[in-house]
Amino acid sequence: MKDFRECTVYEIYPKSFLDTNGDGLGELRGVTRKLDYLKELGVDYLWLTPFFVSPQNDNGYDVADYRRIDPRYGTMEDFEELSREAARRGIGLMLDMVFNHTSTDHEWFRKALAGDPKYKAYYIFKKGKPDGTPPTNWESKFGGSAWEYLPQFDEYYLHLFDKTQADLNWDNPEVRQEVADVVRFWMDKGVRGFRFDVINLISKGAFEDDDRGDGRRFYTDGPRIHEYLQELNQRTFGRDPGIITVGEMSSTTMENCFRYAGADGRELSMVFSFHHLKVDFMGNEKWVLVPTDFAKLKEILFSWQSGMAAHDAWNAVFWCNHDQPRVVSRFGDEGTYWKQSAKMLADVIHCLRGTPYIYQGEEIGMTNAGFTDLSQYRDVESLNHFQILRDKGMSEESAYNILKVHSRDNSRTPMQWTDGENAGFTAGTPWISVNPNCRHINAESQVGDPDSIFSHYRALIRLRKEYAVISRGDFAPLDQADPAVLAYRRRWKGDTLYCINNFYPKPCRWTCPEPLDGCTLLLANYPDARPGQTLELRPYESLVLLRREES
Ligand code: TEU
Repeated sequence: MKDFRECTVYEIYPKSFLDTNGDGLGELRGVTRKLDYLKELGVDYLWLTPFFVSPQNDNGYDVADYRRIDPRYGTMEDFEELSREAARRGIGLMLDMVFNHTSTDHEWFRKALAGDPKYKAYYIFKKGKPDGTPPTNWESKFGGSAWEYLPQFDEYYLHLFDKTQADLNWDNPEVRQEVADVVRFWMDKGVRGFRFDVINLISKGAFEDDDRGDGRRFYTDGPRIHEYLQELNQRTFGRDPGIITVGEMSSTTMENCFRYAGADGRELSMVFSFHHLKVDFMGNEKWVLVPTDFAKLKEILFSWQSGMAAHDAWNAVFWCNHDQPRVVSRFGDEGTYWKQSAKMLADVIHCLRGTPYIYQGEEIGMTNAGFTDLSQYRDVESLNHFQILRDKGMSEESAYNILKVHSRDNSRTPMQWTDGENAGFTAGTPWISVNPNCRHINAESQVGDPDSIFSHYRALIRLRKEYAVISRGDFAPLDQADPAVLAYRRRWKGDTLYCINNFYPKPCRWTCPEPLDGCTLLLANYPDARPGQTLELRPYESLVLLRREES
């Protein structure tokens, strides 16, 4: 059985990974075809974003049937083949379960719409206010009201996301049983892990107007959330200690995460939190352009590291996923220091305490989409918010510039396999444009090159398995006030590891507050790096140092 502290998870967005049948959409067979590449990288689990039957209004996060595979992604035989072939290479599959909501195309919702009381009770229907407005002023995460009116009932249903993603009523025990049955179904198919989409939003509290925000404080980490997670755990994955689970925790608090991801294993193995990725937002507002607040980034990363460690709880650590812009474009450099900055950012994450997640293409330094026309965008969130910004009177150019930075489509362009036609992703017309920089950023040119970003990620994945100080060590920030350097120390038994990173393109001098005598270089992003008490750090320079005590 694998120890998840030593493991690395690789996220695949199947639609954009590899298309083997020329329809322009990637599918499960494409993943199977690339298993040797993933084995070479060394990852332990593949998190596959949803490939279940779905109208694809939110690229599969709008599930219409939890037990069937959308024909666009393949068949159950394709899934079984992928599972078998992955297992043969020591790789486990982790499925993405979306249980906060279903598609309005789901049979349950259709029956609810037909007036069946059993299924109406699966969702959250409410009367509007006497003045004819929705039940509360809550906003959908994708823009507009979180309530959709149905004239046939003179009622509204709740949708925290798109209006075709209706929120399930977890207070209904029948819903919780259905969900557990779905999890068991996939466990029986040999799945080794689960990622639970926005799982901390499932327990709704009071349905009241929010005079301070968009409503999230009424349903985030809601009143019965721990009870529901413990119940699901006991009914399903908790019975198989080999299964790893990660909960996507939207706007959560650390205190709740101590429980979600506690070492007692009563709820989940680990959590994704996102506070460190809101450092280029204005509060919770993403659709603005503000510079990255580096001090805040460190403060958040470090406090989550220390806080979770102090409570024996486990983080998932990451920069990238299918909802985030590409990290090299966001916090690094797409130009001169592309390679150095991509490697530095990798070191920052992969030496932390937690299980690292790599998002497809991150390991070769893929950049933001670089779209040049609005028509290239596909994401419902981006398109809705573009319209909202325009409706507020923002010029098309300004709204477009915000999309360029923050759109989720930045991470959804096809995986760049080769420098050839469509980056080797498809022989057809890709569903979303390929980034033309595939000419120089592609997997083919990096695998086997010892100096590539790919090889650097490969080394990091190995180091985590080799050194318990990385997988188990404690955590302490170093010189947190420095305006350019992000540095920390890990310790385990006689080993001490230092991870020192210049986060900026400007060279800087940095003196380690702790003696570095006896340290040797474990990894660096410049070939001629040399450890020393005072370091002259070059642009985006990163050093990982290790001291071992003779035993
Ligand atoms: O994401 C939840 C989520 O909160 C983000 O999409 C968020 O709304 C966005 O980044 C804010 O700008 C999960 C999935 O990862 C995402 O792809 C789905 O769209 C969403 O849930 C709904 O299922």
